[in-house]
Amino acid sequence: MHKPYYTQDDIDGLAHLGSCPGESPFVRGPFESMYRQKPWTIRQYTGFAGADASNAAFKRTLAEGGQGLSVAFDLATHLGFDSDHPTAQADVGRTGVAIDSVEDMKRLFDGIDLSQVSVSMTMNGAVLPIMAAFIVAAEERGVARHQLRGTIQNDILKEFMVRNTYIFEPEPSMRICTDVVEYLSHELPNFNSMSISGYHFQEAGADPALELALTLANARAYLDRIAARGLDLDHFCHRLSFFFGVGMNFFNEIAKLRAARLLWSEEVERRGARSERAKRMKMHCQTSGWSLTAQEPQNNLIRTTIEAMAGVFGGTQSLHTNAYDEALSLPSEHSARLARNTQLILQQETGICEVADPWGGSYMMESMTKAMADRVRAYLAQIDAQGGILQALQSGWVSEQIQTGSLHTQSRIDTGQQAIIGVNRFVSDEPTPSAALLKVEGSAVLNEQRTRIAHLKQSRDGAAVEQALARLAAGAAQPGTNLLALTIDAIRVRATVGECTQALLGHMRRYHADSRFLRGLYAADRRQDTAWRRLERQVKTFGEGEGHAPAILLVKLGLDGHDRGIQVVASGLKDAGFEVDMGPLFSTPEQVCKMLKFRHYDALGVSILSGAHLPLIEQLVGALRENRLDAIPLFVGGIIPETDTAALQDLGVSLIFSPGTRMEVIGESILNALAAVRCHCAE
Ligand code: SCD
Repeated sequence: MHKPYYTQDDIDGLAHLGSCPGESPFVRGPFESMYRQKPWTIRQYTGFAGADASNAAFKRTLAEGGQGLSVAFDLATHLGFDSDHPTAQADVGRTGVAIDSVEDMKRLFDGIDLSQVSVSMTMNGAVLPIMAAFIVAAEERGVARHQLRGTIQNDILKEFMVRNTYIFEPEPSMRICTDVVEYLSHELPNFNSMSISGYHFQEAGADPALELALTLANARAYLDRIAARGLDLDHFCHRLSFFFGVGMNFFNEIAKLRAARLLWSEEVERRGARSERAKRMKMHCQTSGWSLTAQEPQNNLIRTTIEAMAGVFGGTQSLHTNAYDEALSLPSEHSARLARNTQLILQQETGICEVADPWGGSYMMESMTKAMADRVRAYLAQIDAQGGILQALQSGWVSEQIQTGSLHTQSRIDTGQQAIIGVNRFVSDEPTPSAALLKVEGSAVLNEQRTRIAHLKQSRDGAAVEQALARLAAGAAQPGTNLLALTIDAIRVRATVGECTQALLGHMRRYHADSRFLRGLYAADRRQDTAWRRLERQVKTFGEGEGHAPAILLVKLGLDGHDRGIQVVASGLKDAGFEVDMGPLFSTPEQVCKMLKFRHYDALGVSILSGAHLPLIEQLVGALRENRLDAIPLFVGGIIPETDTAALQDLGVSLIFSPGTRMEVIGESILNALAAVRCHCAE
């Protein structure tokens, strides 16, 4: 909550006041000249289908004003599966580019001078083969290692907390992260070896203070591991970069970015860093995906502009602005261009770049920066009291904090306390003009990748690959050996991403997470609400008629680990009186059938946000039919373009819920559909 206005009293005695931009503790920005010398980098997260299509999109980005590249990989690559792996096939090329080998990586950057353009790669689980493929691709193009500039995300802890593209258990995963930092700090001195991320916490439901606290807690855990290797802070710390989300909480977001630099500078100084460079936090920001609405999507352009301004006022070094149609599908060429232009307009038409930290000295902003830092310190103390972030993760504290935030926000939206224009206020009856959405032909990408993998395997030196993979597997069993060095050797002789991952899995166990959702919190927020009470009554009536509460199984199919939506729905339905079970992440159709046979369910709900809904639902329906389970009503939630609705209905899907559907609408629609099935059976 803000005060109605702020005065000198609010900033009297604040310890962080008095520094200039570019001076420790860097509250006012990492550089003295800030955007006057170099505006933030326009770095749009891009990647879909195969390497050639993504390469064309990169070139278009650079030609139209993009200033750096940021690669989005598909889910199969993230999870270390080659495209031809049976579990991966529906997801190939959908939410990012499919990369199976160094040959794909070379095509991805074909005609792009890697000595000139900085490249960010969002990769965590399969960081070893992907970083290795990038290094080898550059090497074979004649680019020296010291010329390579860019960033590898390499932030595995937040994968266990929210993003879910992990492969190995936490301990071996931490070793891999540290191996990457160590190797890059010696071999690629201009490459940022981590992008420690808060963005994904915000997307999962954390408010700005929790987002920053978890990010810094993770950063501390990494610093501990790296320090244990004997690396000098002044040697590697300036290559640890950060990544934050920027939502619609305008003033707070600016305060968060200022507080982030303050706290990081203090942390690194406390650990004994001497150089200013080591203490200076640099960051990338991305506008909020959560704030995008499927209803009246053009409104998202306005939201994104405001969020981008918060990122820039907060002093970010690099920025991604979301495209307005991303709540509907992957960005189209047109929407991607508008998103980029948003940044170009801010950089070149507004004069914003002329002054560093324009909010510096504001009574409100300085006191909010202090308040934000204090809230974050309080969270960090709570984490310390539990023994550190790994303990807080294992105990469930982290997911409880995030899910609590997510449920409160959802209830505020559903009750209209938090305004979203076009969704819960000023809803338009006009049909939304249909946007030209980008559609990935998943099966075509899959076939092409299969052919390429087969060709690679025929043409390489099989014995050399076997030896390199055996050395990698042996290295996994031997702490002290740098796994990135060994993976580079394997990738150079044309081992695939999947083969490298398999070799490591010989000694490093695959991680399986529990699915959890909170009970009681959502209903507590809506106790006074008539729409909610009506749903509770309907559920009760159903239960009285049937002799049991309506029972629903909720599952995530395929490789998509975005589980915020399904957790919110699980909590909401449970609180309304449904019996709810949630299947594990990455369920296969066969596993879903097993769960359905295990106990009675009235309905099955599937959440898919990866764009793979058509092939996955087709596979699921096939399996349900084979197991004589196809009478159970099937609901789908996720990012489903209207053009796919009819195909899903033909497959037998009863109801489709898009993101942002109110909880009572979901609950009542399910009950009505169940009642209709009962009537039909009775006739
Ligand atoms: C810049 N420089 C200056 C300066 N401005 N020097 C003096 N005065 C100034 N005013 C120097 C810098 O020190 C640096 O040199 C060089 O210029 C480049 O500037 P930079 O500030 O480092 O900018 P950039 O190269 O763009 O790097 C920005 C980050 C980097 C440091 C933040 O880590 C980055 O690009 N991160 C992007 C991460 C990303 O794209 N993530 C996408 C995540 P030196 O280097 O010599 O110091 C997407 C994602 O996860 C989506 C969601 C999902 O998939 O789940």
